[in-house]
Amino acid sequence: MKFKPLNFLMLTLTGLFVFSACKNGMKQNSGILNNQSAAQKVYVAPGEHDEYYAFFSGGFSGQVSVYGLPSGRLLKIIPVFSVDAEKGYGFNEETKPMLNTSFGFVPWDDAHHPELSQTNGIPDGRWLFINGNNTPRIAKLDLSTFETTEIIEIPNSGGNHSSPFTTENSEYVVAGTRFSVPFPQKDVAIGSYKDNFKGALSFIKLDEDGHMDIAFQVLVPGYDYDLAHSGKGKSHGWTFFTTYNSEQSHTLKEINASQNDKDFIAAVNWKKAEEYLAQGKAQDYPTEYLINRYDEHSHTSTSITRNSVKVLIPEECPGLIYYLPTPKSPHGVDVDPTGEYIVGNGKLSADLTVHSFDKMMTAIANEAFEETIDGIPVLKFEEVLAGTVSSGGLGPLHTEFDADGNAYTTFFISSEVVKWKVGSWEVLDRAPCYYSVGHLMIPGGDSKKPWGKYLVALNKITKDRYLPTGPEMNHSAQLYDISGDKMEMLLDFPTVGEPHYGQGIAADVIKNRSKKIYPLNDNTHPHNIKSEAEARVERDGDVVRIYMTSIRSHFAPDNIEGIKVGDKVYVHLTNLEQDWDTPHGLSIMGARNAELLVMPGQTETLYWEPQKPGVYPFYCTDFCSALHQEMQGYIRVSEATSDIKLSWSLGESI
Ligand code: RUQ
Ligand code: CUA
Repeated sequence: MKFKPLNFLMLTLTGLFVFSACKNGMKQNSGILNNQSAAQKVYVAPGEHDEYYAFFSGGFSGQVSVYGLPSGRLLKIIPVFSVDAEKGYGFNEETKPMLNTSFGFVPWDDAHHPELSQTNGIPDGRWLFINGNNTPRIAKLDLSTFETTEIIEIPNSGGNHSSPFTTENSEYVVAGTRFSVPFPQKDVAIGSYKDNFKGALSFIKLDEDGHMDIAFQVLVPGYDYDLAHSGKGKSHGWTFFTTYNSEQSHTLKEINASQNDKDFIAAVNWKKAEEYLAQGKAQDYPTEYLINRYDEHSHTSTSITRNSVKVLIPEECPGLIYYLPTPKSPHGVDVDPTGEYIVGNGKLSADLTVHSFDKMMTAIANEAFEETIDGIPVLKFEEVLAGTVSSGGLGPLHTEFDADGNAYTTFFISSEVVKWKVGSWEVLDRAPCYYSVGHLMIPGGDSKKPWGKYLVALNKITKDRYLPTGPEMNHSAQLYDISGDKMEMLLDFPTVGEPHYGQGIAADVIKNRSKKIYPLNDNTHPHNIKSEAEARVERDGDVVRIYMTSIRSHFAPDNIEGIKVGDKVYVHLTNLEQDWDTPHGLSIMGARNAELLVMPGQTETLYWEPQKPGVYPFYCTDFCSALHQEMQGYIRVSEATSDIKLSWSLGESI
């Protein structure tokens, strides 16, 4: 094999990382100047509430976890892309369609970037979006119920990493191919990458009801599109995507995708795209993708299949997209609160490249192009460069902003956060992270109006920070106070899965609109019942439907006979409770399924195929009252050939 100097760089990078991990192998508390004052700053007294909500992705857990800041209390895990037996998500009949894709039921994904919806560039607390990488998807969570209410699949993409990153008024969320793939998908030689593989930048529109659908895709060269952020203020109307692998290699990418001195930030003018769409410039490409929607009143999700997508081709749409050359495989791209500065975090460099939006517009007007690639003009680097931050760190990944004109960038290899001044590019402070920070999160830190105050480093490696738990440790977050000139480390806390990215928002924006119950009167589930009087069991061939209710502390009915081996049993459980925080659970012995966990006023369905004759207990799984342990019943299962009649009861003998 030919020796390439770059191999050296790779080895040095890996080596440095290992070194910094060992160097920090001893317990360190540097950064915490005074334990007592740090403790006071994170102390939220029992019964008191945190000041901020923090939403962290669960990475390979596929879920979102919700924390309070500054306490670091885990408030909830919201299932999104992965089945969750705790809540019955993906197990009950109502939520199974949420995980449908054009490949069928896919009960897992890799969730990276939570992003709050925005109004006028400020997080508004309505929704949280998050991308699924592996089988490309975007989910929308409703923050009045903390439930996943919509998941859309992204066609013509592989690895939906540069996503969802909303625009200023949540007009769109976006998606970009991390792994370019044949466009459209087909069976070709991998070696034909340069001819057949393409990228797609997708713009997913939210309609008035907040429903997502793909408005258009931009067909782009087969690079890896890594991250994105949408413009704001003056740059509203544009979205920026980083690229790497402009070499278009398809093997040993750690070396082959790191050859070019510069890759690009792609700037897409989506307002221009809307004009081209209106002019009918888009081409319809046949494809297949699903949209899964959960309805809060029927408590049921349904899947819609779409069979074509609108594609804009840069050659046919001048002014739609430009490339900004950016050194050394840029990873994060972050836009400052004014919308003027676009920060490229070149992960193989020490310096940060900051582009100017105004200069970009001038360069476009003057046609200051280096070259044109597949119809995409490449702007001259010097013409768009605003400045360079000589950080002294290594491996910059992501940048967020505070309310006072400062920026904070994470450095993976040197394992630190560096604070610098937007505009003068001078480094103001640096703080170590234990260990190896990826993203960081400042409440509102990627919006027009950051709340500031705290910074959370989302670290990839935990090592000795907590009591050991075998070979695997939970990942870790570190909280810093950034209200003063110097960052001060306050707290470590473990996270669920890999906390790739996070979003923070003032608690008041969300807590006052949080729902307490689902009104029973609004329940439109096709198999709901609204009183115990309607409780019953119905047979249609081998399909048996049990219409059941729950209320503290019994099910109606609680004795059922006449079920047979081989029946297809649907237990439709309606929770009649109308008080806050009074779910009931349901589980049946031997059911190859999870429990149900039914919220007040909701109906959920457990599907069960009884295997063997016998009498099987069922019970409530969620401790709901002093008589929770009494909340139980029996179902008698007879041989398939038996002629025992269906019967049911509560409080009497059948
Ligand atoms: S990434 S650690 Cu999946 Cu957001 Cu940069
Ligand atoms: Cu109902 Cu426990």
